[in-house]
Amino acid sequence: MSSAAEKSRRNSETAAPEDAGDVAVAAPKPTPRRNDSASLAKEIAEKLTYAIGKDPATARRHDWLEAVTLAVRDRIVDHWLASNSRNVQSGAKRVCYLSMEFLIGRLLRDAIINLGLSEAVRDALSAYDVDIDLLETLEPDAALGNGGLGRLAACFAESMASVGIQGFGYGIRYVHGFFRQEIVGGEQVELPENWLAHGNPWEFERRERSFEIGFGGKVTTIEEAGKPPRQVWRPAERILAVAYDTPVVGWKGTRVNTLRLWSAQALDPILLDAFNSGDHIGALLEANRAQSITQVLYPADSHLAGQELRLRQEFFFSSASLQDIIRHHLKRNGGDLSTLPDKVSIQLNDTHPAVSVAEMMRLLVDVHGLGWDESWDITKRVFSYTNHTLLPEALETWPVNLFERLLPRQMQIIYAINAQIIREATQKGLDGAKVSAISLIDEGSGRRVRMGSLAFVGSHAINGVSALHTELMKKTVFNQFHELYPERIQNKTNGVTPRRWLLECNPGLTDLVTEAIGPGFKDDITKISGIDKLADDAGFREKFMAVKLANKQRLAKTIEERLAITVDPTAMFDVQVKRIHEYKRQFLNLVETVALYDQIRSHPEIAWQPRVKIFAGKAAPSYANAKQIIHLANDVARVINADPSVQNLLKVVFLPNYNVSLAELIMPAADLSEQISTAGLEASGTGNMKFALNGALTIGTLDGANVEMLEHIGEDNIFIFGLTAAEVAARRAEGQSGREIIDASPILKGALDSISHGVFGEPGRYNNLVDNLYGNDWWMIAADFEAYWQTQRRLDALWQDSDAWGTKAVRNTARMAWFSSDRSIREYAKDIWDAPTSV
Ligand code: 26W
Repeated sequence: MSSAAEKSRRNSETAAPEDAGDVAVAAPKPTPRRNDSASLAKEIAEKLTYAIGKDPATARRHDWLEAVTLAVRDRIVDHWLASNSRNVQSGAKRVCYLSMEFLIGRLLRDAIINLGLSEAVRDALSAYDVDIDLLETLEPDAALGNGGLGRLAACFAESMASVGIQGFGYGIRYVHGFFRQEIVGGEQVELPENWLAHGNPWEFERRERSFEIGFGGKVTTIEEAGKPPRQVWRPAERILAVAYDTPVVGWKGTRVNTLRLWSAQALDPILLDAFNSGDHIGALLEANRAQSITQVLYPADSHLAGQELRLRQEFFFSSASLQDIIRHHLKRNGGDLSTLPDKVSIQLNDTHPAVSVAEMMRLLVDVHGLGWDESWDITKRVFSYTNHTLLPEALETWPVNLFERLLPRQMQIIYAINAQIIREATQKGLDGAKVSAISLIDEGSGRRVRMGSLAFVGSHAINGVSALHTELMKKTVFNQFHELYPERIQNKTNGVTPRRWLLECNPGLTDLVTEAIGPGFKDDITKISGIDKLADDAGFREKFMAVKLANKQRLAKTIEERLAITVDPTAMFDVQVKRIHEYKRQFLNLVETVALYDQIRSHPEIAWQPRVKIFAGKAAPSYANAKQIIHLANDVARVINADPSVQNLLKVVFLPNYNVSLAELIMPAADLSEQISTAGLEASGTGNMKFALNGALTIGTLDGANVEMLEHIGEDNIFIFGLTAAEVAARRAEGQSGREIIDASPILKGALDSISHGVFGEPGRYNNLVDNLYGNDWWMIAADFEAYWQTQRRLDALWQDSDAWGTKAVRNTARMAWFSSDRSIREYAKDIWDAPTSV
């Protein structure tokens, strides 16, 4: 064919093949990318040249990172498109995970490992003398979450892709994720985080996937002859939600799912009338106001601040996601919404997307014209809700008047649902006090909408995240609802993805386990139990502890570089890393540290074991006591690290800016994992699982998933202490103070005295923290101190026997497979979503 004819065919979409000339030319198709190192090397250079416009000779490290990312991304796209067309063909149920947070961290290493490209990429880059390990550390962390709940969403997204579920993550594309923490003069300083500053190669903007989101305005009733009256919401303000898609690569790339994050845009980027009449700033105001919705992540995970902007965020991403889900369903299912529950499950990650229940009803009834009863049935069958906290101050409630002003139609719907629920309850014989307990409106402290109750009544399944937490949910927050609907609450114990939290973060251990039992555990983590019998094998144990030592050396190097503190990698690394909160009791750990410091100095005859106490974590900017705890940790570290009398026995480190990447460095390097929350308050914990999987022993309370870890790991291999949840509740009810306990314990009293008398900073600086112990000891720090202290001393004794320690460490890794998020996700799929795996 002549090149002119070819050109004409390419340019003419409608031309029939015979018009193009005598030979038909098939439309060119891209060739799927190859995974050998030579192909990769060539493509990386091509990306560098043609996508980035750089010469390999002059390219900077960031350019190489981008080139590698783009080359790897091409391979992901191949799998992604294949997964998407399989989705269309199979028509299998889609699971939509609505979460205000996805704490995904870096993606390059995750993609490379899951696609099995580690060797090929390393070899490809060696041709250019570029080190992939170094490049990977240049990628910014996507910190679109606060802590446990956000990281769980990220682990679940990866597991859904790995076990073969058609999963969709829906969330918010925050321009500024979780703040960057610096420590200045021992105190936390929050700095803005700017992860998108250099662009984001992982995301694909989908301008065509955009939906209008309304706020405010009025609801009008439309009456038409012969038809029931209809409600129409006319919002005063309308903005656009634009989709940004990020591929989620499952193990071996067999399935690539989508994480769809919404960004807020103005319908009109600039008001030209205002601009032309000279109001240049006013012309942009609307755009700024719209965009502000997705500017920042709220940095609090324990107190509801209750700002209007947060409610706007919640509604914005809920409504956009539901509109997208409905659009897709109508397109693929012949316009029939009655089959929605057969084709879609929507999981609400805590109450943050709970307004979805009301918005779904609005869309079904007002927009798509379904009847109320049918809509309510569809809604309940589609939704399910996970609760992640019982802390009363963290439970979301919104003032009725704010709700009404911002979302007038949704408020009407909530009233209607409430009336229906209360009717049902009274029919079942519930009386006054019990009825007000299940009301969606809290009449107590100003009228407020209870989002947990809304999520509960709009869902067919409600789950807690550990066995203990689920039982407490039934007894406390949802007690009345549980009586009314006894089959709705179930447990789904959390898990963590073994890809990121073992294969990626701990290559040394991964290689050792592969050498010992073969690579099968990578496909099926339960096979890691194969190393259990090797716990008694001295040769294996030695190798296991050598891997641990290497990981500790790596962390020691980071500590030296970032803080100029020298730590001995052969000392016990005793680690507590997580959000800073009073209930997590970093303060208990610090009091023990100070007590230990005193005891080491006054009892040189005792065989103290060298320890490095490592802390990291962020405090909510408005949480004064949590910030005090950070200050104290840094004060204690400064004093102890400068004291020559304890140099070889005790060091204290506070690593700033804890995030997913730092966790990946810390988890494999820990000997001891601190999971010491006041019993009954930690819903599950997931850091506890990451540590144990990497061979750390746990010192912990009978709280959250620790209880189940004890069952799986065995009581000889975990160190449990302290009051139980029931004992905590009883002590709190009695209102006992800590004074008597403190007065009876010279070790505890001595430590508290040094803290309040100014050994670690100005006298009085920590009065607030210390006084609480003498008062009602709300967090049971005085009450649990003695048991904690004694358990730590048992650990000192064990540390001296390195064989015994090593045996327990191996058993921890061998017995943690059940805590894989693959197991959690399979349970959700079977018991809640009724969704097939392996599609
Ligand atoms: C309204 C402010 C706010 C924001 C976030 C309140 C509460 C939250 C989250 C529910 C807090 C959170 O991350 N909870 C943690 O969830 C993890 C995953 O289930 C659990 O492992 C942790 O125990 C729980 O604290």
